[in-house]
Amino acid sequence: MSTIERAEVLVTSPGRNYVTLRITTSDGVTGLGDATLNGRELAVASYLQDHLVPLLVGRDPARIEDTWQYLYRGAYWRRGPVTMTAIAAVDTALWDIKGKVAGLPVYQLLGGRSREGVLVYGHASGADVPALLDDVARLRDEGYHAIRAQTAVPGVAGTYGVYSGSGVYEPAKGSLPDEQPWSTEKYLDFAPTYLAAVREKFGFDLHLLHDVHHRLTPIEAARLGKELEPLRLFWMEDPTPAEDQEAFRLIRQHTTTPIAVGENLTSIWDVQHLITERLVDYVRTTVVHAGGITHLRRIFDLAALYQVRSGSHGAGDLSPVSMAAAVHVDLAIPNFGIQEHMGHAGQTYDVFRSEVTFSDGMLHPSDAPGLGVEYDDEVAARFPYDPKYLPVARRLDGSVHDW
Ligand code: GCO
Ligand code: MG
Repeated sequence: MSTIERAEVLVTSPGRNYVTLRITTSDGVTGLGDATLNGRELAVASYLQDHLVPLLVGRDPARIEDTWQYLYRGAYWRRGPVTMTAIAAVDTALWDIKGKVAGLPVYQLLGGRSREGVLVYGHASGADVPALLDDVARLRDEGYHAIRAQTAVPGVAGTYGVYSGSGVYEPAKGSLPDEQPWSTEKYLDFAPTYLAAVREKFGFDLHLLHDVHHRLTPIEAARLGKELEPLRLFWMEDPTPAEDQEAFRLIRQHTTTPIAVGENLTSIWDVQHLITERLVDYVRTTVVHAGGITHLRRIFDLAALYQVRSGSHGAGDLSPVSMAAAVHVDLAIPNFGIQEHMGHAGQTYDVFRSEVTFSDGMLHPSDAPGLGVEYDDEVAARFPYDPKYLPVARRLDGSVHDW
């Protein structure tokens, strides 16, 4: 029987920090799993190195479900982003191995293709409305059919989601957290006007999305959702802090704007009521933070029963291993909605050679066995870990707010 011979925790920073688990079997087959948790990378690296790697060596790599149950139920201390990201890395690497052993891409192991490609949304942003409109035009010309729009709110420096300079959006900066101001009043006054400007210029033949990034109370979110109804958004993302499932009941009573949540939720228990009470339309949990392919599939299967669709997180702080895994899942599940696609800095793809391709607004996995991503140790070694924090938000009176 083939066994797990080695599990290595690899940390590299080709433009930003990534933690990766590489499992090698006694037959010499390797599998990769993303273990990146933005701003808390080394906590997951330690969880893996100190607590999971000793449990993996000698196990049968084919027993993916049993390993998942062993690491989850066997830990006693369950859930939470660090634990679930570490379990995700093991699970994803084992699916990669299973695909390579079978000679099949992972989506074939998940039941095969349900669609031709994976609809993605890109990120448009701007320091002001004209800059935003230019950016939307750029993405549309690149072939995107779905675009997320964010603009700097006048009087609120460092608004979430606004790219500074060219390249990939990167909120994690500095060796101490950047502190950014926040004004709900200014945001609520401004957001509907700039989203309306996008509709005015580009019409309705484009999916338009917007990320509120957890900033509102339920009644404020209800007001925004109501105001945005004529703009027919694809979704309003994370209107309130995601851990409060009850809050969505109030938002739901007031608006038909579709709601998406889940990028920072890590288990089926965190989305249970959101799904079974149909409080949201899209669940945005990801492979890397919600327990891997095995657990994400379980969440999406529950969601399918309630006509809730997937909309997985795909920011730059999820490595190309995560993105490839996401595309395999997205291609196979019946209730796929959309996939976020932020892209990565050029050097990231020098470390993670990914065969995922983009065409006509969709992502496509390769037909290579497994996930179709290779890790280059030599290039990775050129980019040592670089500690960075996500920002902290403060209201204009100085009190801490949700970032
Ligand atoms: C998104 C997200 C990201 C997160 C980031 C945190 O919708 O893509 O909100 O921008 O802020 O992934 O690490
Ligand atoms: Mg988001």
